Amino acid sequence: MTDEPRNDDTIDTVTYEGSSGGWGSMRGMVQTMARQMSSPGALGTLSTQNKTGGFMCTSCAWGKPKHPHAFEFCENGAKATLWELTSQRCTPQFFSQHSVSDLRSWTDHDLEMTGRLTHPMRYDAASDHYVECSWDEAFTAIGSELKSIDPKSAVFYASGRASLETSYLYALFARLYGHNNLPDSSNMCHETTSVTLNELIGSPVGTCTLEDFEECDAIFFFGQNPGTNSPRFLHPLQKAVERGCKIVTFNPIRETGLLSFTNPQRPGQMLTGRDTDLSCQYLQVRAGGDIAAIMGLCKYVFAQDEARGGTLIDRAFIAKHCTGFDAFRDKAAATSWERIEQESGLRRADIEEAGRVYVEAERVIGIYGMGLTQHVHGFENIAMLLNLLLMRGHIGRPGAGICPVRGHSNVQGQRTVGIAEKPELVPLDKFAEMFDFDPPRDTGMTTVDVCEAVLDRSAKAFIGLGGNFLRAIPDQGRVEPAWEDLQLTVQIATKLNRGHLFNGRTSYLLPCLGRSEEDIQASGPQTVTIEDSFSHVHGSLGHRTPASEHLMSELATVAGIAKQTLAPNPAVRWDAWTADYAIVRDLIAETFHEEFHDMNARMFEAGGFYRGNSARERIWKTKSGKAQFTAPEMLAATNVADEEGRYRLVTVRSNDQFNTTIYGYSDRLRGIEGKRDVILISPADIEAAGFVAGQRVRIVGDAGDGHHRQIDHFELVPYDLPSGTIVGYYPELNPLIALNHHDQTSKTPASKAVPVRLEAES
Ligand SMILES: Nc1nc2c(c(=O)[nH]1)N[C@H]1C(S)=C(S)[C@@H](COP(=O)(O)OP(=O)(O)OC[C@H]3O[C@@H](n4cnc5c(=O)[nH]c(N)nc54)[C@H](O)[C@@H]3O)O[C@H]1N2
Ligand SMILES: Nc1nc2c(c(=O)[nH]1)N[C@H]1C(S)=C(S)[C@@H](COP(=O)(O)OP(=O)(O)OC[C@H]3O[C@@H](n4cnc5c(=O)[nH]c(N)nc54)[C@H](O)[C@@H]3O)O[C@H]1N2
Ligand SMILES: [Mo]
Repeated sequence: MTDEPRNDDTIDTVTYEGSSGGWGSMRGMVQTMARQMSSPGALGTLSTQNKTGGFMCTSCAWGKPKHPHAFEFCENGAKATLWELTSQRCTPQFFSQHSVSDLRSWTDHDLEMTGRLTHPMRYDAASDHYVECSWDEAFTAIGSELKSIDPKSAVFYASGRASLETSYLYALFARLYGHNNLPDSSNMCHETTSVTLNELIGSPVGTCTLEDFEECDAIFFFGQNPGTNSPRFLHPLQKAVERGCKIVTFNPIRETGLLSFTNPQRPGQMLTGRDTDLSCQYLQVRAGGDIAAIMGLCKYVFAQDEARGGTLIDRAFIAKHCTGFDAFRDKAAATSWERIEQESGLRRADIEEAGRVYVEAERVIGIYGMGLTQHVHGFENIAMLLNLLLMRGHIGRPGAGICPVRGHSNVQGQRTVGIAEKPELVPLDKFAEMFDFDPPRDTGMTTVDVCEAVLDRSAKAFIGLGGNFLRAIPDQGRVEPAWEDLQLTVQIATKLNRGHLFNGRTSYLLPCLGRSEEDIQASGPQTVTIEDSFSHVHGSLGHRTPASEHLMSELATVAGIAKQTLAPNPAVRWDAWTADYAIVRDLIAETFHEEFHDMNARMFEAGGFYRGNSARERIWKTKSGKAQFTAPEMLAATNVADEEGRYRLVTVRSNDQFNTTIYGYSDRLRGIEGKRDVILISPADIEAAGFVAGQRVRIVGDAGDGHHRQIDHFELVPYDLPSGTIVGYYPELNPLIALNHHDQTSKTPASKAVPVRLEAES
């Protein structure tokens, strides 16, 4: 396998010829504007995006610099905003024309293209239509359903966009009502990070800030695709490379965004078409091969350390700050290069070359995304990256650190202010004191637990604060039918999606304001706040006229439901909190004083205010009080054994989607146009299986758990990939992922390295 030719001119594979950024990204934005028939003034709104006094982009969670560009947004951030500012409307009239069952045959793209939801709607089972209702009716009905069930059978999901203020109240509501069932999109995303980093360095979030990118000498990049998923990241990467920093990338796909970049903010580069090469080395690791690859890097560092008389490894740091080093060193010594090559799919010489970059760098940053977190042994993936960084003390000093790139714009912040199914992460005693009640102490449900509870009918109610839960989860084919046995489903959303088409016996679809829209309450226009990937907190002020006069803010909606559900409590003041969000910020500041003190005064600081990170200060809030080396028991991040005809399917995002929101069908940076029903596969694998390029195949799940999973009629596209690793798009392929295929420690679904087989269609 390691001898397969890679990236060889003789292989006829689909590729993208250009760099990331450049004119292509401009065209991408303009196309979205045209498609969405964006309402007047949309461009003016974009110019305030991610700037102090403006609103914070709803796309990714990348940091917002102190000194923003004239246009501090990227192709995909612009698309997200324009998507929200569409002039199209999904009205009661639309729902009267289409039954809910009919809408199930629509694509994700077509459902959202119907535009912004305009009115609160109730699902009427008799006619199978959504019908208009009043807010009062909705709140009263939802409250009375919630009062009729055991609170522990209710789930309050959040998708990572709602503000800190709304999230704080949502989590408080859950606990006042009586449960900790507060999964959020993080449970399908970076929960692996939260659990692993918390256990090993005592902080659930990354240790870097944006400034570290100005000082690092080397960046090791694992399984994250900035060109598509955090394009503003390309600017600091470009600057880093220009001052001599080296980027080494591990990724099965040669992602254009990590190869080169033409900066749309630099007229010179745009006119000459000259781009900046980003990665100095690109290692096409097989899916699930990172534990082995990093073990190889570590072995190289041990060997070099020995050759240099023990001066390379930072033994003083390790002695003072770490535990577990000896067991890890023994594990590295006992692991053969042969197994490392076999499990990683990489050559020893290539890993050693990457090791040289590590050894020569004074300051190293380790970056990762879904390529590490969404694996059965995601914990060990991240733990290995930590091992690598700890060896030379690359945590807790400028220009170095571990940097998980978060997804949703406030997903990290939602966890910070209390949306967590793990009660030990939340200051429950403080809540008890502030709001005079006895909070539930038992562990709540993760996303996977929720799916299991829906399947075994123990879940009774689901509230979705944004998102598209049913489309984002694994094993949709099994969960969708069971969903309709729920007693109550409530979706708070901006746009129609497939998750809204499966309804509990009582069901409401409640339209909310978007972040770019003006939110006027009794005390006047309201600001909200969000926390980015670097633990910086930003105020966000929407200026747009709302898409419909019937919209309610997310905070007011949560408060409206809570008021109808809970018994009165003088310490709980839903009306006052809705009238003035500044009061909610005072509550956040009181609950999390160290991090959020003076929140109202600080929220408009340029670049956001930093809420701090103990691990960055080398204070380790772990059980041992130290940073923890680990010795992994396995070298593959997946438990799927290699077998003839079995592939590791990786599900990824295209450049034309935000999660389950499909903007269009152009995956420009991968050279795939006009279609999403594709499987990317290496030409050698196509030939070995007796298929031909362009052939349509059936994809069959190979989980071996007794459930049959299949998706038909996907086109094989020859692509430069390691043998045995195949790639397709999320969410179309989610029905192939078994519910029990998840990270063993955090229960994050393992959406990468899904075991499948391919069958010819007759
Ligand atoms: N425009 C846009 N921006 C987004 C999103 C979006 O959908 N669209 N989604 C947001 C969200 S919620 C999130 S979580 C982030 C997601 O951002 P990413 O973390 O970039 O997520 P994916 O698109 O899943 O891409 C994962 C990358 O990992 C690689 N990979 C897969 N398996 C492996 C492996 O085993 N090892 C290694 N080393 N690499 C692997 C894939 O080839 C791919 O490049 O982006 C956020 N930003
Ligand atoms: N196979 C596979 N599955 C995956 C992944 C993968 O890589 N592969 N990635 C996982 C990851 S990382 C994530 S984060 C999840 C994403 O899961 P979710 O966060 O649940 O899904 P989204 O697609 O982001 O949700 C889109 C919907 O959010 C609503 N929305 C948009 N803006 C707003 C707003 O401002 N307020 C409110 N209330 N609603 C709004 C709209 O109705 C829109 O249809 O999917 C996970 N699932
Ligand atoms: Mo995510």
